[in-house]
Amino acid sequence: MPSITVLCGGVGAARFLAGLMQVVDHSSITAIVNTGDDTELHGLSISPDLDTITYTLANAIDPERGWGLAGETWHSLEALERYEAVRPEGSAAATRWFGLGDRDLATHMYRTQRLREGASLSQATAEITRAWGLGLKLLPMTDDRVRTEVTTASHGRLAFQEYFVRHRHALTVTQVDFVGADTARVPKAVTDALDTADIVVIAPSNPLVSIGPLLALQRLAGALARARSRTVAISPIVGGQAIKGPAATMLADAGIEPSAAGIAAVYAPWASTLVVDTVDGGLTTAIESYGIRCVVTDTVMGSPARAAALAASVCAAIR
Ligand code: FO1
Repeated sequence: MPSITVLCGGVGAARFLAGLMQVVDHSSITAIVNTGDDTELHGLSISPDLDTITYTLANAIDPERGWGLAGETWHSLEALERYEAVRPEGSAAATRWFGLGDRDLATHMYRTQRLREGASLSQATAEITRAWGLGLKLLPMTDDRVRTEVTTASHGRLAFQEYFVRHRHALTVTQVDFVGADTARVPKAVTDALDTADIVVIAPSNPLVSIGPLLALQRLAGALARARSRTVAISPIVGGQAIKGPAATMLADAGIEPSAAGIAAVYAPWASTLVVDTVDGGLTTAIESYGIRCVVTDTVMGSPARAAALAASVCAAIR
């Protein structure tokens, strides 16, 4: 059974991992996950991408939203409304624009308490995935604090979740920064997972704000560069559109063509193969002109069976 390491953001990565878990042994999978989206609200440490992956693989995710738990209730958030009227100007108390469901809160409470007790984010994550009965290794990209911040044309510099959730990613982004990435350490388990994997996969996540934070970590980027011949990326852009989220607009705002060919330009230094959707089959020559091999298959994971088929194709692309 080949060992597979997957570089991950949120929803697209979670769906790919769910497919992969159907075709390979769970213990052979390591997911290295973006923590640049992490945030602190109500005194709680929230790691959206880690939780989206955990809930998806545990079959507990809300399938329509793609984040949070299915069958969730919102009593705590609703009860905060009372305090809005008394909140002083500038206070973040009683923030309600970020949807924390009652049962989801338990995960953030557990993580927060374990971090306060001195556990690393890696340790807390291993405990949370064990509690959800998962057999793969889920590794935060770093145990140190890295936060994605975006500069917008209209609202200046914003923390990632302010841009993504509060402003519904409807603002023009002129710059993306990964604050703390210069000094953040990369756990040895992360570089080992890249150095020893038979296959490395860059999941179909937003290349700028989901995979970008991983590439901003020097030791992680170094290990990925060493693994280039074993690395396959999956294009998150299909027919010029992102399946979910602002990737296409963000690429265009960054001066990168929002197409599978634009993705080839971004990933050519890191991956030897790019998997693109059949609707983009006509871009093969343009893609291969960047020095990256192109594999064409169905990449839209509309069902568990299609996610499994994509995972099988991705593994076959390197073997
Ligand atoms: N996404 C939203 O669009 N609105 C929300 O209110 C929201 C809350 C939320 C709470 C916990 C969590 O783990 C994820 C949550 N997300 C929400 C998703 C998250 O903001 C993004 O999907 C990722 O950060 C982008 O990968």
